[in-house]
Amino acid sequence: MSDCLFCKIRDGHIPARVVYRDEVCLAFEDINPQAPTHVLFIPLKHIPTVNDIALEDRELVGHLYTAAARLARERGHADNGYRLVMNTQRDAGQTVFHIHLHMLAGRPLMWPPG
Ligand code: DGP
Repeated sequence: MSDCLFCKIRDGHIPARVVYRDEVCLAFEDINPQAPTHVLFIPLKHIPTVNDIALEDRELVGHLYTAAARLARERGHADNGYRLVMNTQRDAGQTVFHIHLHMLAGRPLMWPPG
């Protein structure tokens, strides 16, 4: 079995509150939410970091964004706004090495982040 936490969630070996799934991506609630809405969008394909995104993955990455925008509309965040962020490597605070797009919404978000 893969050692990757998000591959285990993808495969149903670790439970998560899944909010969306299709043939390319999976979205689930973050276990430690930093905003009223904090959802993680992951590709089903295991890609460790943004550094590992290949040209052939361009559509897949765009897919994560369109899925996130749809959920933002469904949850009523489209007008007030939301943040989509993909932390990359240590200095950005990446802790799970399977790329994931954070969607944060439901409160005013500070900029720049810490
Ligand atoms: P990052 O720091 O960008 O690598 O974000 C990893 C996120 O993953 C972090 O916000 C917490 C979340 N997370 C870690 N372990 C689990 C888990 O077992 N389940 C869920 N749902 N989220 C997790």
